[in-house]
This record gives sequence, C-alpha cells and structure tokens, in this order.
Amino acid sequence: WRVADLMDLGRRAQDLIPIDRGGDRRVFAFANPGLKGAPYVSNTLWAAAQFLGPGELAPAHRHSPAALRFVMEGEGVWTLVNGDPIHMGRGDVILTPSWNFHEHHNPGDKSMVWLDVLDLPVVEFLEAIFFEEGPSELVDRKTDPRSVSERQFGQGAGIVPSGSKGVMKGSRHSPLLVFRWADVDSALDALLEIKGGGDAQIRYQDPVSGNDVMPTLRCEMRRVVQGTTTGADRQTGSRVCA
Ligand code: 1HN
Repeated sequence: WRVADLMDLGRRAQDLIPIDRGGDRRVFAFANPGLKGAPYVSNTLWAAAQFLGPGELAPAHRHSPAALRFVMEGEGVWTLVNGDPIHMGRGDVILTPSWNFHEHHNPGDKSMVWLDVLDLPVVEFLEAIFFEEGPSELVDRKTDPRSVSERQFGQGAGIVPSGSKGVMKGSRHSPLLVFRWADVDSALDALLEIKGGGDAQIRYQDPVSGNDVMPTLRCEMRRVVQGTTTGADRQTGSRVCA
C-alpha cells in the first residue's frame, strides 16, 4: 500500500467523514485481497492508516484487541491511554494494550497520520471481542511532554523503579507505553557503527520483564544501509512493515 495513495485518500476522507460516535475513528484498513474481503492485512493482523485533522477528537473507548501505533506524519496529537496523556511525534511507537481506554486529540493546526496495528483477527477468531465506550476528557487538558509511563519506566536504559517486578507481576504488557524515535534512531546508529555498516535491528521491549511489548504483538525497527542486501529469514508470525 503506497503512502502517496493513502495521503490523497486521507485528505478526501477528512473532508467527507466526520469522527463521531459509532465509527469513533477515521481509518483505512489495508485489506489483503487473498482474505476473501476481510479488512485484514493477514490472518492474524489488522493494519490501517488513521487520519486525525486539526481540532478533532477521536472519542474514548476500550476493547479486548490490543493496538500499537507508529506515527507516519505530523506532531502534537496526544493520546490518552488509561488516563496518561502521551504526546505523539513522528516515528514514535505508542501502545494501547488490551482493555485500556484510549482517545486521540489533535489540538494543532495540521493533520496527523499514523499506522495502527491490532491483533483483532486473532481475538475475533477466539470469539473474545469486547468493546466499551468511555467518557472523553476535556479537549483543553494540558499535556506534559513526558507521559507518566515515561517518567516511571522510560528514564534510561536498564533503569526501572525498585520493586517494579513485584508490582508489575501479572501484567501482560509493557508499563512503558511509548518508545521515542530519537532513542531508536541513535540505537540503530550505534549498532551500525559497531558493525561498520550493513543492517541493524532493535526490538522494543517491556523494560521490567524484558518480554515483547504486548503478548500478541512484537515490535522491531530495522535499518538497512544503502547498498546492503540482508539475509533471508523465516518466521511463522505475520508481519507488517512500514
Ligand atoms: C481502534 O480503536 C483504533 O483507537 C484504531 O485508534 C483502529 C481498528 C479496529 C478496531 C479498533 C484507535 C482500530 C480500532
């Protein structure tokens, strides 16, 4: 799915389709033509581009499928994940684990676009889809550039509050809800510098348990230096690349 096609469709959708209760979001699902008309990118993953225009609010809800977002364009939307306001910037990865209330606000004067990936087909297959509307917060709520989750669990590599392991026991997802592009960018640079070129890949992880960010969704970023050909790899899970 080409970005140029998407941006054009997104602009038109913004003029035609308001964000109201019922729909709640303005997203273009990437439908794999091999999946008999289902709006899924693979048998296990939903992927979509979401457009949020200036001043718009995507109202609060929660659902059993888990989601993650990767910001493709724009700056300044903040998303409230279980009451924690998270600023969204280009290249950031933001988590919305299962059953966490979430809503998106765009207080700026430009549109924003991000990729949404959900484990929705898996949860649907298990007949375990649940959905609930939530009360939206006031639009003019002040946001800190650093969310509560970052101030607690994103202070630096290998640093977590004492006792975290006990407190987070039983939680199936990362308590750090956002991973900043600048950190990923410099980690990839460092790995490439050590290797002297080629390609490098990092995995986003739960800073307390070391597990993947959510039980059903792994998240990684790869940088391939111009002129490099990577080796082939094989896996059973399906993958969405942006
Ligand atoms: C959803 O809640 C969002 O909250 C985006 O931004 C895409 C696709 C299917 C079901 C729920 C969002 C979604 C979604």
